[in-house]
This record gives sequence, structure tokens and C-alpha cells, in this order.
Amino acid sequence: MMDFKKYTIYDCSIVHLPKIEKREGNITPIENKKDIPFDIRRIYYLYDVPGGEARGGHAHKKLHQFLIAASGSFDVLLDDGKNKKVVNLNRPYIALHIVPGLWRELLNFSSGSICLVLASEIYDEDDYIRNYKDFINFKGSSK
Ligand code: T46
Repeated sequence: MMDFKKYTIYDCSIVHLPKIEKREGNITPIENKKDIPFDIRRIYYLYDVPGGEARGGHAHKKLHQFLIAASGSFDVLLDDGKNKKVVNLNRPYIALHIVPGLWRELLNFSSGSICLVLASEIYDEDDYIRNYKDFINFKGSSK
């Protein structure tokens, strides 16, 4: 398995999830191994985010995540210490797979938006790097 310190923003991907369309409305099912490349050990969602507020602002050492705009839209800034990119999520059947070892910030939440997160691990504060300088040192220590 790749050293998670070496992951870059180019290892993240947009994943099109199944979308079953019905006249009464649509449904998107997500199954371990079939629709997502890791076992889901935790689900959480961000909601009631006040206008102008940012979330994230940290990196994870081991955690894989799928981020989905279950409602509304928001931007995800990805940063591997060298490269940055912004991904806009605005469809409930599109996921952003964020690999470990990347700094992320969530910005520009639309009113009433919901960020659904499917995560590969249970909550562990030791998996977080919440200081940007520590993150840069962490990335540098893989060379
Ligand atoms: C991420 C972005 C997208 C828990 O107790 N359990 C949990 O599973 C989570 C996710 C958080 N918490 C506690 C820890 C903090 O006291 O909830 C509080 C807020 O967490 P945090 O400041 O990390 O929230 P965000 O929105 O900045 O980040 C969260 C996730 O933590 C993170 O993995 O990538 O959403």
C-alpha cells in the first residue's frame, strides 16, 4: 500500500454514484466494495453551517473519505503541500474521494446545504493534523 504521506491531490477522484430515477423522486444507494473502495466505518454530516463559515482546516493521516453534497453545494479546497485545487460539489449522486495525507477546507456552503461524509475509520483525534505547519513537516518527512 502507498505511503499515505506521499498522496497528492491528483490521487483524489470524482465518483459517480448510482442514481435510480423515479417519477416520485430519485434514490442513490451506496454499498461497501461495490460503489466505494473502502469499508464504511463511520458516517457523519455537516449541516446548519452559517453563511461565510468554513469547515475542515486539517489533514488526516489514514482516513479515506467520500464527501457528498447531499443537499445544496459547497467548495472543497485540497492541498498536498505543493499543489492545490478547488472542487465544487453540488449533486447528491457525485462523491469526492479524499485520500489520506491531504489538507482540506470546506468553503462557500449554500444555504441549507448538507455535506455527507462516508469515512473509512471511526473517529480518532490522533488521526488529525490540525496545524498547517505540522502538516507541511509531515509531508516533508516522507522524502
Ligand atoms: C472532515 C470534515 C469534512 C466527533 O466527536 N466525532 C466525529 O466523527 C467527528 C467528525 C467530529 N467529532 C467532534 C470533534 C470536534 O469536537 O466534533 C467536533 C467538530 O469536529 P471538526 O472540528 O473536526 O469538524 P469539521 O467540520 O472541521 O471536520 C469534519 C471532520 O472532523 C473531518 O474529518 O474531513 O468534517
